[in-house]
Amino acid sequence: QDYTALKLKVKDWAPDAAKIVQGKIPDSANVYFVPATLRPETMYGQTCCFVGPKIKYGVFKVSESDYYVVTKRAAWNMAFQGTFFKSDQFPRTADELVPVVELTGSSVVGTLVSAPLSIHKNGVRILPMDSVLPTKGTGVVTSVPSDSPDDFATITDLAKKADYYGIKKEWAELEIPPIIDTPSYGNLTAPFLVKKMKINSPKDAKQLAEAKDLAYKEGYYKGTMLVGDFKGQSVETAKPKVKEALIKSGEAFEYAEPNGHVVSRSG
Ligand code: ZZB
Repeated sequence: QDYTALKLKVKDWAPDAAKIVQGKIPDSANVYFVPATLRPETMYGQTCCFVGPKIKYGVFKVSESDYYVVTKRAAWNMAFQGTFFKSDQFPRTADELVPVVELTGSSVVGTLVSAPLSIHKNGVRILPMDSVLPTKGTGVVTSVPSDSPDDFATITDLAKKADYYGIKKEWAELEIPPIIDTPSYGNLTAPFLVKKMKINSPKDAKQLAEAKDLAYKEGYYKGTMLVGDFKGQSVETAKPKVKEALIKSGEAFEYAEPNGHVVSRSG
């Protein structure tokens, strides 16, 4: 799989995470959560970013000033793709790849990050999602509830049970902007499908997989951009252009998943 790895810069750590990283990362450093996405053209609609609450993440130093928060597995893959490390720091074995600090997903929930291209210019929150797979992508997933049924089902649940999840309700209730128009599902594809298919919980895995499939096909082959520099163009045309622009501006890089490690979220 050829992913776009997006750089979401930490603006304000959650209190638990702040204590853990204290003294381990210079105050002047840029720290980024790095979700892997197959839908770079949807980045305008980001409203939060998900981590698995039980997943272990590392903060990896990639240059004098920059650090990435990803799973160790992803960092090891990145080490072979030219996006990581100066040659003198190149790890020869996975054991040599040591994060400056380790963080569990639950400790970073509530962290405020800036999401490139998102309409939410003040930033979005890191929130928990139980279905994030540690074995896929970077273990960090940016959330686009307008076009991803999984994301819409999850934020709906997070807002409903904010206390249970230990989050502020408003973190899960950021405005969901229409970003892609489709002939069959309108301009909010994921909410439309989730309602139509009566999906009530992020645990309805089978139905969500079906909804994801429909959303992908309709969005990719029939979608038209409603926002951004490529407004009015088809998704098929806009996708590579948005990706290229993000890479050019230094806000993203390419990340390939080696064959054999790809685990579909739908099982
Ligand atoms: C933003 C986005 C916007 C995504 C959208 C999808 C959609 P696939 O096809 O199964 O490979 N993802 C990435 N890593 C993980 C992970 N570790 N665990 C769970 N989910 C993960 O799915 C690729 C998509 O799965 C990625 O693209 C990411 O969510 C998520 F509007 O990024 B996507 C209809 C889907 N729409």
